[in-house]
Amino acid sequence: MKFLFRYFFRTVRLVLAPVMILSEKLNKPESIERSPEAQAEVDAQCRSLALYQFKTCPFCIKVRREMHRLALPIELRDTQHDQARRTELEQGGGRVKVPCLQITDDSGKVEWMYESDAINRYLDQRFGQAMV
Ligand SMILES: N[C@@H](CCC(=O)N[C@@H](CS)C(=O)NCC(=O)O)C(=O)O
Repeated sequence: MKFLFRYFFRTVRLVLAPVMILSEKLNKPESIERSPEAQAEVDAQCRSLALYQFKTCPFCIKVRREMHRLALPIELRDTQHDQARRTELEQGGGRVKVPCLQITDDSGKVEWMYESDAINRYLDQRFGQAMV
């Protein structure tokens, strides 16, 4: 029975994956525009962030949309196809759950932020209006 469920959900995911990827491409929100100086500052700050995620996870799509809206070039790390990234997430954050935002502060201290709503709130507070 467990075996059947696993294959059922795997098939559903395979069928839905292209639809989700296409829908993400077609429904991208407009990106905010900043002055070149402000964007350069944002780009620099984004170098200390990384998003652990995978392509067809709906919660990851939600965060990637927000990143696009806020014009944030945050590195994406694929936990579905890259075993090293998956292990990093498990050992660093404590769970293999995505999306997870890795935040490294100036002293090198690393924070692992789970939950798409919390990540979007954090990105919006840090890079929203104040940094336009
Ligand atoms: N409430 C979470 C849900 C995230 C979630 O369920 N992610 C799935 C992939 S789509 C996952 O990583 N599941 C593995 C797990 O929960 O251990 C959010 O909004 O980020």
